[in-house]
Amino acid sequence: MRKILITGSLGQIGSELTHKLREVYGQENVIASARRQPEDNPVVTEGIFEIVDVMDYENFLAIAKKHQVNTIIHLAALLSAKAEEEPAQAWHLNMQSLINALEVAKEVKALFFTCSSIGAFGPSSPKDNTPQDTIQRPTTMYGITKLAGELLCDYYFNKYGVDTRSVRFPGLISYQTLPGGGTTDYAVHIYYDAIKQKAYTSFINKGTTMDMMYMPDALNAIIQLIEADPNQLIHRNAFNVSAMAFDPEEIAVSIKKYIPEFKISYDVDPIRQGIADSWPNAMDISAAQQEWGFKTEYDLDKMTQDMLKQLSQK
Ligand code: AKB
Repeated sequence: MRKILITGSLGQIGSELTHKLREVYGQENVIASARRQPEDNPVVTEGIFEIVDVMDYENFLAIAKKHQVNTIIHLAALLSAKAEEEPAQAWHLNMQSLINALEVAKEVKALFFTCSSIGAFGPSSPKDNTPQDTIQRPTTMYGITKLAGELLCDYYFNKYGVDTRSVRFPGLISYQTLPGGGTTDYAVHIYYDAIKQKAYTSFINKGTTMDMMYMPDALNAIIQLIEADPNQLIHRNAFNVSAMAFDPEEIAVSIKKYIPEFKISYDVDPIRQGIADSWPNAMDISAAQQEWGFKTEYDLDKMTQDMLKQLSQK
């Protein structure tokens, strides 16, 4: 049976993944962790929770040993826009926490999963149908940490036999916990503003197409990959995954099907626009499909319908 330690469990992915893993593997087998312990958060109240400082290797290792974990899901990281504001801090946090997590996985012999991103590609990567294996010269600090992270995970697999696995997530859309400091965050905010004021001002310009995915599909992908037969994996760090690719106009059209008066306008943020322009339009996901059966359920309209329903209830 898996015994899973999750870092960054209060974040956008972590808060929903913790819930899902507790359902799948049982409450007693999932140890959620973060740097702080908010008393009213279901991640803390509905199962095992530990304060873990991912920058402190000894503390991290002690918690992994205490619970005898055999799987580590490392999510703690600064996202792209925030990383551009504080590049040195982003390098420090993203890389030091990752190497600590890999060292802990090596020590306790755990399977290891972490997230890479579409940000690991750069302006010289092919923009359309971006291959699994291609030029990767990211020009953002976030992308540099993600690419270095992919290489580091491969290194721990090849040198120490740590069973490292990872995906290049696109923008993730969800209604439970807001993302913070990302470039694709507009595709979450747009739904909140559609419900609240039937209008949204986008910081990403029309015509900027990026890969996206709805959170339930992202959670399933993580579980599918950690359960995949290692003998089937030709790649490991990290698989291209995506469910759809759209620009702000296309998501607005989808919202208008359910809220006809919805209006989109633009006030482009040059920093986040520059980041988005350096990323793929749409990735080739065939390696994930072939090697571990990656599949998704939500397209743009199905996601829009669910987001609007869930947010209205909220
Ligand atoms: C971001 O926008 O920084 C993230 C990502 C695509 O990795 N959502």
